[in-house]
Amino acid sequence: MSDLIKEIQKRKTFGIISHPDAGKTTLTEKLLLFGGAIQEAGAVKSNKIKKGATSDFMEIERQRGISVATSVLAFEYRDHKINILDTPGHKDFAEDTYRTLTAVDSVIVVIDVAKGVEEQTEKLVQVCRMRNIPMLVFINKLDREGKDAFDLLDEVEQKLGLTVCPLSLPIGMGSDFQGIYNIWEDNIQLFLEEKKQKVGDSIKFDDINDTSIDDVIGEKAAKTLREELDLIQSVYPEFNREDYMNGDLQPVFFGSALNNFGVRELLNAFIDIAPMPQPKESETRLVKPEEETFTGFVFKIHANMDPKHRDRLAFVKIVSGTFKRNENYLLVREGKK
Ligand SMILES: Nc1nc2c(ncn2[C@@H]2O[C@H](COP(=O)(O)OP(=O)(O)OP(=O)(O)O)[C@@H](O)[C@H]2O)c(=O)[nH]1
Ligand SMILES: [Mg+2]
Repeated sequence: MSDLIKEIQKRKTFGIISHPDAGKTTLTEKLLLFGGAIQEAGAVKSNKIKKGATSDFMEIERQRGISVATSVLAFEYRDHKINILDTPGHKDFAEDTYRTLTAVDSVIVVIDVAKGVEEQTEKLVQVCRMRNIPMLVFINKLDREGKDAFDLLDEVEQKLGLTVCPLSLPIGMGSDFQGIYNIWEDNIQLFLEEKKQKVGDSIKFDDINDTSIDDVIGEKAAKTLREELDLIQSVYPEFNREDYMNGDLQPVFFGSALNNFGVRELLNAFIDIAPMPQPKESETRLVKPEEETFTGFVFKIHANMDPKHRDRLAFVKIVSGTFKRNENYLLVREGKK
């Protein structure tokens, strides 16, 4: 295998989309924690780390607590190079988000467990569906009281037009929230509230009828869990990678980004299934990532980050070949290097 193909296979570029406030930036931060890209959760708010290292780095974003522009963040995890594009949810900045969606190979859709499917999420998912972008769904804020998990799965199917396939299941919710049953890896991760920022160990069970589950989460919760897993098996399709890749099936995860709960499960499944860079249609032909010649397109320009300089930063999605620093490349639109 050529080095280029090896490098391509290591890369996964995805966008996080949703209605404002569902928790995209929070989730982005927690994902970066796993890659060791930042040391501390919530570092954005406490301002303890260098500007530019985390997602909401514009002054206005800090002040308003919302994301205004897409941030691109990179980290390494399990020998993969992952690029996250954290998009703004607010409709005033939707243009930015739509352009960002041209640069990603898959997306994670975040849904607030209490609010359910909201307007901007519907619009963004519609765009992803039209383009057959593979999607994972993360239902967030399980530490709060919210809608019933199965009602939410229905809502996601009906309002977003998705075919869901739950790969995790919450055990309780809000004040009764005990943890997550991880269907993808067949284990239970318990929620340790006092250790909010710490990722606890998961407990592995080979058999869902194992009575030690009753000891851990209580008899009643264990009974409910078994019934719900049964229901999932009989009602929802089994996970199938090809359907996911074609945009015909959307795995669903539950968790709490703020508490870094269920995030590792999401990330592990993401690494297992999410697509590497895909061929891209240009105006004239389909361009394959493994082609030797470097090609790419600018999907975003960030200007005036520092008012004292007339700085501009162009974000390029690499479509094929290898990008080399300090080389001249042809800007096709202007015919200039
Ligand atoms: N209780 C709870 N709150 C959360 C959770 N995740 C995020 N939040 C809070 O929800 C609010 C919005 O989070 P953000 O991550 O900024 O949301 P966003 O989706 O990036 O919002 P925009 O960028 O403006 O679209 C913040 O106050 C977070 O602390 C969670 O799991 N539980
Ligand atoms: Mg944000």
